[in-house]
Amino acid sequence: MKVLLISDNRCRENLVPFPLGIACIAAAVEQAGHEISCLDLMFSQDPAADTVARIRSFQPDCIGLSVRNIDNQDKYRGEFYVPDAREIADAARSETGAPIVLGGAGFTIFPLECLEFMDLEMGIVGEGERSFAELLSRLEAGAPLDDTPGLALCRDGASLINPPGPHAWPGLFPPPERELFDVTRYNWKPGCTPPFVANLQSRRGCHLRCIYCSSPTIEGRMVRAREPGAVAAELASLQNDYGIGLASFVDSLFNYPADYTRELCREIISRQLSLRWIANLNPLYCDRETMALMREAGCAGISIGNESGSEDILASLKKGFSKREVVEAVNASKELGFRINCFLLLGGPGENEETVKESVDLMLELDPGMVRVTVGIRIYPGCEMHGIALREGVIEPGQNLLYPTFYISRETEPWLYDYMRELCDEHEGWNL
Ligand code: B12
Repeated sequence: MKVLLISDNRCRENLVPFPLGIACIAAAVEQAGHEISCLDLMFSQDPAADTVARIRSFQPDCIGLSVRNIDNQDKYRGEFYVPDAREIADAARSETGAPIVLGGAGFTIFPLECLEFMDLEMGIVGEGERSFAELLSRLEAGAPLDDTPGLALCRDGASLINPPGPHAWPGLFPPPERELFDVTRYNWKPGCTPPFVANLQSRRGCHLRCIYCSSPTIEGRMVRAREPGAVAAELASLQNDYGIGLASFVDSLFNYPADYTRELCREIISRQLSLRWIANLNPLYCDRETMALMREAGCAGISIGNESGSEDILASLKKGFSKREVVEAVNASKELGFRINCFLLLGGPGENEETVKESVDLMLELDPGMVRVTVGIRIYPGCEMHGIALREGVIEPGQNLLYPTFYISRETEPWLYDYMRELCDEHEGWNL
């Protein structure tokens, strides 16, 4: 089959990621013997026209459309991206009758809602390498689709979501296919904005139980790691084949399991790369030996997922670590010379004036350099936060959460955003 793969993401917030998800799909679809064409709409001046032009030149039998972001998770400066994706789907179906299959992180959280919003019939939830290849072979053979693993289907008023197939070890998948994308456009140089950043993934899955997070829904709870040599080779290829100077690991937890991370760092060190990289760390697993190896392997910056500085809120968010572990993680990182990003996700269950003060005071005391502040927590279906919001009457049963909906404690809602706005304006490196 001829398969056109489109990355719809045009969000310019935060670090702007290379479309790694669709590049993984491209590699798997190619490996399954299909002919592919890839379209990254990030830099498109006219996405709909570029989509139509590509369909006319490539004549696909099937289109895969990647929906990474639904919204920007911001209660006060909200951006909703699904209409943009629908615009692409509309442009595509105006030009071809080829089936359009959705996929992606954002889609996986809201499959039926996205299909309904975009008036499409099918998509693949979760990791798509195997399930999309399976769907393509069934489409090619004209075989029944309904029990395809990971299939989300909305047809003739009926809908279904099949569980994704059993999570595979990422090492079973081919490395992302980057040749069909312009990776060099994601070669971020400090000071350039917005920062377009190349990326890679060494492991998938998250076993933690943070009450608001959708990562386990998307990647599963079992942490599965790739062969360290393969990951180090991919990092080397970013430097040698694409001239990338800085890359971002997208792993939710780069420092778990620690023995794997150490082995990966030794593999990277053995390649003596000049490329620098950044990663996400969890305070629970910040041991100095691993962090020193990360430094030696070229890690320049880390994001520490602390989210709060209040013992009560760390407990209510079920972060699984204490204030002491946050302090130790930041101090170790400072001593080792990392650029540090900390976070305050404020307004959750139990948040009040005292807990906000505790969080702000801890960040001011630790002075990590950068503090990214979010006021109000995005509610995702299937997360514990969803149940809490229902019980507290923040949302109605059956409410469509595709439309960005947030939880903020009653005690903080009247003042918290303005208070943090002012505080961030007064402190360099604090962003709201
Ligand atoms: C790492 C990450 C970041 C990093 C990115 C760093 C970088 N340079 O890449 C940072 C911190 C910068 C970031 C920023 C943001 N992020 Co983010 N990010 C993630 C995270 C943890 C991993 C994404 C990733 O790269 N995964 C690895 C790739 C390989 O997986 P994948 O993209 O899911 O692709 C697989 C499947 O989805 C599927 N698939 C993908 N496309 C397709 C297409 C088809 C046709 C098929 C069949 C299958 C398929 O197969 C792929 C391979 O298995 C996810 C959460 C998660 N666990 O997924 C959130 C996530 C995607 N981010 C999210 C958001 C909102 C954002 C921000 C808007 C937040 C903000 N306001 O700053 C920004 C936007 C950035 C931008 N400009 O686009 C949300 C999206 C949901 C929503 N509400 O919209 C997520 C889901 C987190 C969440 N809390 O819910 N992010």
